[in-house]
Amino acid sequence: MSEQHDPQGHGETPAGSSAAHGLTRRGFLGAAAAVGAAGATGVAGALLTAQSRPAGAATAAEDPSLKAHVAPGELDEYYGFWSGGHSGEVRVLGIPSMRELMRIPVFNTCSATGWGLTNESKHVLGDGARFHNGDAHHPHVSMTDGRYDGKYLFINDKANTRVARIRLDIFKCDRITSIPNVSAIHGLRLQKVPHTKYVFANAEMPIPQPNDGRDLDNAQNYWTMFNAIDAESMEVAWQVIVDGNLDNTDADYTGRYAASTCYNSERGVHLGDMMRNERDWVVVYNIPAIEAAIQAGKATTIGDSKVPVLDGRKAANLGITVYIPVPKNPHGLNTSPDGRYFIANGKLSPTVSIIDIGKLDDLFAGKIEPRKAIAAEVELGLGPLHTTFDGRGNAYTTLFLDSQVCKWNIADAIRAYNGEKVDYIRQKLDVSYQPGHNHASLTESREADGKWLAVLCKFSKDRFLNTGPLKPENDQLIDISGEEMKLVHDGPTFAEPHDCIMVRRDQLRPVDVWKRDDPFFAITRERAKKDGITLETDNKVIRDGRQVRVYMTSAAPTYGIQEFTVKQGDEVTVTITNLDTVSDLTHGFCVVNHGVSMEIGPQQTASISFVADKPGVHWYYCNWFCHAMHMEMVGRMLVEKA
Ligand code: CUK
Ligand code: CUA
Ligand code: CA
Repeated sequence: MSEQHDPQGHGETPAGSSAAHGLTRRGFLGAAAAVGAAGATGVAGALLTAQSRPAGAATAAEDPSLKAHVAPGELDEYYGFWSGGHSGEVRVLGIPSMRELMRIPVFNTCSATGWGLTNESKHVLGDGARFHNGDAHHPHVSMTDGRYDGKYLFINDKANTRVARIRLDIFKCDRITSIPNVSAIHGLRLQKVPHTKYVFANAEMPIPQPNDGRDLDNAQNYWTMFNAIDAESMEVAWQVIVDGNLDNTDADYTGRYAASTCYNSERGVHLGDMMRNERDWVVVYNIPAIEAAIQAGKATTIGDSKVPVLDGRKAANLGITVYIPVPKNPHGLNTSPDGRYFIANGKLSPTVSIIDIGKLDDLFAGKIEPRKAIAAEVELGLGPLHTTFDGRGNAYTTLFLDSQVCKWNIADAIRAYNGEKVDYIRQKLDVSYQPGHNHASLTESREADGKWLAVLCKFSKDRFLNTGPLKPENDQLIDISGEEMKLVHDGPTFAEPHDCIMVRRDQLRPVDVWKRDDPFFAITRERAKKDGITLETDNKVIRDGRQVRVYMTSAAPTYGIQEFTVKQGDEVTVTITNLDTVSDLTHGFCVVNHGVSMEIGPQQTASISFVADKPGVHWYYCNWFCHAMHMEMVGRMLVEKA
């Protein structure tokens, strides 16, 4: 019944250009099965899987969802990092259980951990601390030689044009960089080889440069840029101005190329303008050529920014970019784990374009025309958005409009494109509903292992209990270890994981307890040093004019200071060092009626500043359950009338 109400493309499809126009999802499925394009057996099997559950006891063969069962006390095989979309955070899931293990606040404010409230997190947020929102799309784990090295996770903020880094030893965001000269960082991927030196980030929205009030309504003077951020220093290393706009991106396995999709080659400002061209393009960047051009002094700077900017527009002819025409408003861009292909997903075209990375040298040398780098361009279904891989030569592409995942074979697709009579489509599986990203285990690395596929569906509609007008999204887990894709789990999620990444649990080495010299609270250690404080032992109140700095320890179930007195209007900074060394023994600090809350993990130092603007007695308490006497872990701030 809900299919009748399926929006036809949610504003992404030009009226009348889609073959599915006016067809319901099931109507299209029927048509596809009739012409044999989808492999009728696969579709029928998929429908059965999705619609019927054997009653009573079942074996894994009968009920594939049992394969995803992780018994109480057992550990998952993979960490999954889910972007949190416009909630601004990152979520950590166990795979295959899909149990949510943790949330990592990044661009948002967190009431529990104090992210956005504590001095340490405000230091990380920097200029961006004035924003209380973010739009996190693309989480990616750093790599060495094309394998996840477990050091960092990077994520973009489309809303406020930032790139953040999360340290995977402590699962905390430790750096956020605002990207100058551009608007709305969207696509983000990492250099894979020889290691993640650069974080590549697409800026999506073209703007005047500098964006200082000039050319407000002259869209032909709007431009955007491809950005490289140094993964260690988190400084912007360089920017490349491009034609059109930029959507998604990925890098190759030689370390020499990265590529981005562009859906707005028209540089239109309205929907209709952006769909005028039958083909937009994939921009390919030659990283060594970019570095050489900067060395050769060909870069400029814009406005106050010191970042070297190169002109990668076609007309500039610097030899640092090439533009490969592909149909039409392409979206996802994915590198196959064998390193051979960039795959651009057609979105408004039912095709994917397979770009032969082996031809890029010739392309940059001017020996071949751009379209000659296309190894194949094959039809999969309606609204292809993102592709992922199993490491066995198969690709899995989400079909947004068809609400399906299409499994297809890359080698067979190329043979079919070259005229052989082969069916490259292996299976189409119904998903519920309208999938955006999908992501197979280890797929962005050389070690793609073809076990699990997460499909991030934008709509759940009737799959869960009704939660009113705002429904959860639906992240579906699919077993891809066999010939046939099998749906094993439906996972409701809150707004809006765009993308996820799965890494083997042995690829991460998180610590259990903070190290006392952790750089995460270095600024606080520095301040304590200036105040002559030894954080691990001292419980002292330092007065410095209107500033009062309270240093205390915590050990379950007491604070080192159980009362302190300040004057109304004092700026108070409370710094707490948690002396507990036991794993999982986190304390909190919350001052009632002051908007003050933070986490202090075992062996962590955390601090928070606020104005004591109300005379009277104000209790503070521990808000992370730590001990049988947790309720009694309290103290008083006595505020004298000014
Ligand atoms: S984008 Cu959201 S479905 Cu931001 Cu990766 Cu394609
Ligand atoms: Cu300390 Cu609860
Ligand atoms: Ca377009």
